[in-house]
Amino acid sequence: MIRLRLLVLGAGATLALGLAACGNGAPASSGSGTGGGPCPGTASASGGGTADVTVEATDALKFAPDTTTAKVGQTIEWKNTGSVLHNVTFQQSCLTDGAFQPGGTWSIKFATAGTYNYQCTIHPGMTAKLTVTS
Ligand SMILES: [Cu+2]
Repeated sequence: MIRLRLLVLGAGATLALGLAACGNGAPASSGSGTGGGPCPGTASASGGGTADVTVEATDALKFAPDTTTAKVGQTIEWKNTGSVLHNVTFQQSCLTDGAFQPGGTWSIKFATAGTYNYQCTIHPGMTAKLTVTS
């Protein structure tokens, strides 16, 4: 419960940051395509490797934490720890997991540094930010 309260506080701060960061643009990569990848600047990380960074999607309809930092090449894993369906949809690219069930996970690696805002399109206001550094 203490953790929940902290998350709510964090959400306010992230909202302000998110607005300020809006318009920073999409990943600048183009042409380095590995062909068949889901999006420029990203690579899927299937195969059950160890996650370097984990973000939970919860029944509070929040991503926890809602601000995450990872390095290029690290595996970021989203885990649905609640009992309802969520998805992870990035606003600045074509990247989305579609939907993941309670108990499900979805992982991705980023090849390009940047700030990536994302949301769960099922739950308005369920937004978060991922910062990838080189
Ligand atoms: Cu959701």
